Amino acid sequence: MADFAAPPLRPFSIRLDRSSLELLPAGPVLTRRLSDLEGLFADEAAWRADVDNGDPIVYTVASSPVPETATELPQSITRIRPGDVAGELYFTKGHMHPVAEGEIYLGLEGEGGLLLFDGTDIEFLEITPDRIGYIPPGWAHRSVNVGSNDDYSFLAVYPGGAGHDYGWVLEHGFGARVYAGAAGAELRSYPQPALTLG
Ligand code: PAN
Ligand code: ZN
Repeated sequence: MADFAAPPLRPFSIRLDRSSLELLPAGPVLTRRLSDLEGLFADEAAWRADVDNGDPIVYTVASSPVPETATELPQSITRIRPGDVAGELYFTKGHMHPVAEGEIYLGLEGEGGLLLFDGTDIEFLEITPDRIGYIPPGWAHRSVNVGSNDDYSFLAVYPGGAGHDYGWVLEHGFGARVYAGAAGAELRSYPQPALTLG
């Protein structure tokens, strides 16, 4: 498998292949199956049943060779499959950057949602192709595939020294969950009732 390059890096260009949605040259690819998302879906029994019934891939993260080290600016493409666990739409684990720094996401294909939580306030941004979502420092972020049939893919660009804290999400949650509803995706903030999106 391709690996990250070792600093110091020389200037180089990276091609975004529009048909395969790959970054070339490629770096490492991370695959997250449903079993990797333990403790994150609301319906734990339904999550367990789906894990036992094939443990599907939920998303992949394909990086360029730019490494996650301080002062570098890595990029990756996340591709989330369509699907749900008892109506709760497939999502990424979500994390907080322990070194409070910003990040941008650029929508590439499909329909996505960017759920943001700073421990008090919740924001939900719709991310479609060519739309950039800005994640300010101090906001935990999780991506959701809100399309019913297609993959949702986006490019992320983030400071290499920011780190990824997944424990923060296990401790604080996201303040809301995203479900497939009759009229599209529904954001259900807990403990308040549902809000219909779009
Ligand atoms: C993204 C995420 C990617 C996968 O590149 O890391 O979408 O999500 P999780 O890391 O939450 O599993 C990013 O926000 N990087 O900082
Ligand atoms: Zn991030």
